[in-house]
Amino acid sequence: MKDIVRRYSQNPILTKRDVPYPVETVHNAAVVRHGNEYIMLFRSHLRTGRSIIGLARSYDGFNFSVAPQPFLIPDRDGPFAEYEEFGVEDPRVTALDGEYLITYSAYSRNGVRIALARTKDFERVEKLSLITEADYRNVVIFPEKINGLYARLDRPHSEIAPWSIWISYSPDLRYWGDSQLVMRPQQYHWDEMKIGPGAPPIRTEQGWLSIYHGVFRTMSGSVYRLGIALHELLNPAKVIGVSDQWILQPEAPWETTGYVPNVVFTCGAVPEPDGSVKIYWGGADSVMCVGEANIAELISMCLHQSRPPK
Ligand code: BMA
Repeated sequence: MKDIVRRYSQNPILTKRDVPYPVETVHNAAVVRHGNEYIMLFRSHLRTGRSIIGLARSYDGFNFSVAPQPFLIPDRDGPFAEYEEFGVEDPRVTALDGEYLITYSAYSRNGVRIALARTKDFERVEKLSLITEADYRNVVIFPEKINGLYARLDRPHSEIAPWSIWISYSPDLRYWGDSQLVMRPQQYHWDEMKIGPGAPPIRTEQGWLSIYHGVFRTMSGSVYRLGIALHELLNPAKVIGVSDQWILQPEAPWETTGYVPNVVFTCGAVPEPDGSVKIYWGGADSVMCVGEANIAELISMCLHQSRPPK
């Protein structure tokens, strides 16, 4: 069968050997267009096991060079310090109203929360607010306000229900509410254990295209794959269709083997004017990879090969 996501022939595109400061991994990166560049914000483990976020730049979306210093590290004092003590992870970036909104996981002895930062130029970055309590991960902000409100997909943890994708809205990016569950894992399916938002949603004429991750538990650990869903433009709480099939699973050696084996995990995708989309993913929590897909084909999978979202 033909691949839905065509892997770049020179994957992995970024590894720890490309980073000029000491790190053990390069993975789970956000990527966004900024002027004529692609900016990548990537997560790296330090030897402590805690993570920081670095920055890399590219003119073609494939060849990246890493900035000499990390971009975002845990604060040592101020309101964020108490919640970032164990590291900052898995950034997502959304361009909105002339600035870039960055969400990331803030780990501490209090659990995992999501923090929001912003930048205009990827030179200076301002941490704005912690926008969830514990325990949440995978918050992606839509690139437009919807009915006058900011909107996000997120993934709370639960001991009662399988970990699912929710939506929340905000008038000011600080206070979030009107939360609803939009999609849950499907039993005896490739994403049956848990799902979470991956890349920030992409606007298409047919709806918001969301690339998410789904996890399947096996006798030798969990397998992380990528799937797709299409949400209504004016009411993204409504899922028009979820593809019954995944679009990417761990197959390359650096996806099946590494720090955490059998993981492809996305935090960013860049739609291109020719109708393609570059999807970026961390391989085995160790390296960064990229591949290309056709947006119309992804939408068609959501519409014509769908399973119920809940
Ligand atoms: C998830 C997150 C991701 C990671 C994945 C696989 O729960 O921690 O950052 O890539 O597990 O280890």
